[in-house]
Amino acid sequence: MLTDINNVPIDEALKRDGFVIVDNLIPEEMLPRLKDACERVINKARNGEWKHRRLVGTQFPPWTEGDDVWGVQHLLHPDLKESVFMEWYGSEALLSAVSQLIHTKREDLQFELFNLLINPQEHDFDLTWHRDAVPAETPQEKEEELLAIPHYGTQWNTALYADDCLYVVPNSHRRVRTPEERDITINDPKSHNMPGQLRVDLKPGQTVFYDNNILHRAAYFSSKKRATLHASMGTIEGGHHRAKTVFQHGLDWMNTEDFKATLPDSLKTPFANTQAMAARAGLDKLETKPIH
Ligand SMILES: O=C(O)CCC(=O)C(=O)O
Ligand SMILES: [Fe+2]
Repeated sequence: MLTDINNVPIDEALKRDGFVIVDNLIPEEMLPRLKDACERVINKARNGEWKHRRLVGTQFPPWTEGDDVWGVQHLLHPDLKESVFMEWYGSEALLSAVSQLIHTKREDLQFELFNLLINPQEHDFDLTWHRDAVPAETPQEKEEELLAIPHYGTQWNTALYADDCLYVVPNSHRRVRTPEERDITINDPKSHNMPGQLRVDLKPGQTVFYDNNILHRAAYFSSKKRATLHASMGTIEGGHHRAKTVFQHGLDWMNTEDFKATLPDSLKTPFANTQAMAARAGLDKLETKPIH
C-alpha cells in the first residue's frame, strides 16, 4: 500500500482532495537518463524538427498557431527513439501506484498519453482555470451530470526539476463550481485570486496525480527550467468512456508495427486494452475530435 508525502494511502488522498503528491516513482538510476532524453526532445520540438508540440497561445489540442513551445507531445512515438520514456511508463513502481489509485488489476490497465510540459523560451504565460473535461460555459445541471461520471483513470505530472507551476483548488473535483468560481472560470480565467487555490510545489522526482476535473491552472515562466512528465493511464472498466479524452490527442501512430515492437511485457496487455477501447467506441483510427 503506497502512501503520499503525508502518509495517507494515495487512493484515499486522491479521492478526498482531488490530488495527491507521491515520492520516488522514478528509480534513481533512471532520472539522469530521463533528463537527457528530455533535453533531446525539447531541442527537437523547439527547432521544429518535432511537430507534435504545444504552442504558446493555445491551451487545448489542436496546437497549430505560434512558435514558442510549452509542451512536447507523444514521447512514446517510435520516431523519437527515446526508449527510456517507455521503460519508465511500464516500470513497476509507477504501474503499482496507478493500479492502487484506480483500483484496478494490472491486466485491466489501459495505455494512454505520455507528454512533456516545459518552460517556454520567449513568453511567460498562464493557462486558464479549467477542468479538463468540462468546458467553462457548461450550464450547472450539465456540469453536475458530467462530474458524477467516474473517470476510470488518472493523470499525473512528474517533475524532473523543481516545479511549482500548477495550482489547484483542493476538493473541487466532484462538485459544481460556486457562483464565484464559475464567474472566474468564465470572465477572469487567468485570475491569480481563485478562492482556496493551492500552489503545488513539487521537488525533483515527485509526482502529483490529479483528478482532471479538479479546478486547476498553471503558470509558465520562460526563466525557470521545467521538464515535467505529463501522462495518464486508465482501466478497461470505463468501457469507451475515456476514448474522447485520450484519442483527441491523435494516437494513430500507435497503430504501427514499429510502435508495437517498443512495448515492454508490462505494457502489452494495457496497449491491447487501448485498441479494444477504440474498437468499442466504433473508431477505426486511434483519433477523435478535440473536446474544447
Ligand atoms: O501545466 C500543468 O501543470 C497543467 C497542464 C494542464 O492543465 C493541461 O494540460 O490540461
Ligand atoms: Fe488541465
